[in-house]
Parts: sequence; structure tokens; C-alpha cells
Amino acid sequence: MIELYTWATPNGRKISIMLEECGLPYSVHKVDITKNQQYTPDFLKVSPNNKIPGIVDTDGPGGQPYACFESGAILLYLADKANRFLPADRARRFDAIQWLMWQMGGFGPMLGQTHHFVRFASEQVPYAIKRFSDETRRLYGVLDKRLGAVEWCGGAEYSIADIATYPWAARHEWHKIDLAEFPNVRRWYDQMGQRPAVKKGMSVP
Ligand SMILES: N[C@@H](CCC(=O)N[C@@H](CS)C(=O)NCC(=O)O)C(=O)O
Repeated sequence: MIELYTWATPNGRKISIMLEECGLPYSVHKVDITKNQQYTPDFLKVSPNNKIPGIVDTDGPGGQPYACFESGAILLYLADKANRFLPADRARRFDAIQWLMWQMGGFGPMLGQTHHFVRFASEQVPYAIKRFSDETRRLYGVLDKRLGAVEWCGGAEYSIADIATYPWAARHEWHKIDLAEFPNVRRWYDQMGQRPAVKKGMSVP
């Protein structure tokens, strides 16, 4: 059983989508980050960086419970456990891992900063809004080029790179991106949205 500690955010939903795709049994523990529940001592044992998502696999390596934090590491852990959504071929596997890292390092943190300065900041900071909005748009351009060349983010196969990227693209209205300007992203986004596991995972918690 996977104990999933999560909230209704893109990073949390990566993991619920993955668990649905893999058909792994899991139970959901809500960590309300608007009420600072990410700082409770019990949650910090799972995720010492006080951020969701985190998991505990009650049947981890050696049959022992195993805790894991950082959504990219959790996706790799679950892909390894289920032997799914990461190609066996080494070149293809590392293609998928590269795009997973691209999401973790760029198409996530930068979009998150755009959300902060466009939607939540207590004061208008035009420099920051421009900096992060420009970077968001640049990243959509990179993704659009990639998806014009291959079907899925990682290459020919659906992988954890797609699962990591989709919940962030699903917030395109928050970062004021019109998908009509990125037709290859639009094609991929619609394909992703039709997958039953994606639909289910996006509604957790
Ligand atoms: N790099 C981390 C980022 C996780 C993250 O930013 N989580 C946010 C919600 S999407 C959070 O828990 N924020 C609470 C806080 O910053 O206190 C990952 O991918 O798991």
C-alpha cells in the first residue's frame, strides 16, 4: 500500500496520476498547505522539506516501509516499483529522465513563480511578472518544439515525463498561456486529458 500525502496542486497530482496509471493501491492523506499542515512533525518525517507530495510505501525495499519526497524522485520510485512508464531501452529511458528533469527544474518552478507574482503577491512587481511570464512562455516554446518532433515528452512512449508535465500545463489559465499558440502542446494536452487515469488522478484529493 502506498500512503500518499498530498494536496490539490500540480506537484501532488503528478503522483495521484501515476498511482492511477500503475493501478497501485493507495490511500490519500490530505496535507492542507493553506493551514500550514506541511510543518507538522509527522509529515516532516515523510517530507523533510515541508512540501507535498510525499509517500510512504508500506511494502518498500526489503519489505520495509520506505518514505520518499520530491515528486520527481517519487515518480522514479513508482516507475521502478511498478516497472511501468519508463522505457527499458537505456537511451529511451534517459530521454524520458531528461524531460522529467526539465519539468522538475523549469516547467514547474518557473510556472509556480508566475502564479505567485500574477495571482498571489501582495504587491504588483512588474519586473518579476515580466521575468517569470517570459520564462514561462519560453518553456512552452521548448515543449511545443519537442512535441512537434515526438509524440510524448520523453519520446515515442508515454512516460513519467508526461505525467510530471501535464498537471502544470493544466494550470495554463493561471499563467496566462493560450494553448492555441502552441499547437503541439495542445495536441498532447488533449491526448493526456482523455486518459482515464489522468482524469482520476487530477481529482485527488
Ligand atoms: N520540488 C518539489 C516541490 C514541491 C512543492 O512546491 N510543493 C508545494 C505545493 S505544489 C508545497 O507543498 N508548498 C508548501 C510550502 O511551500 O510550504 C516537488 O516537486 O515535490
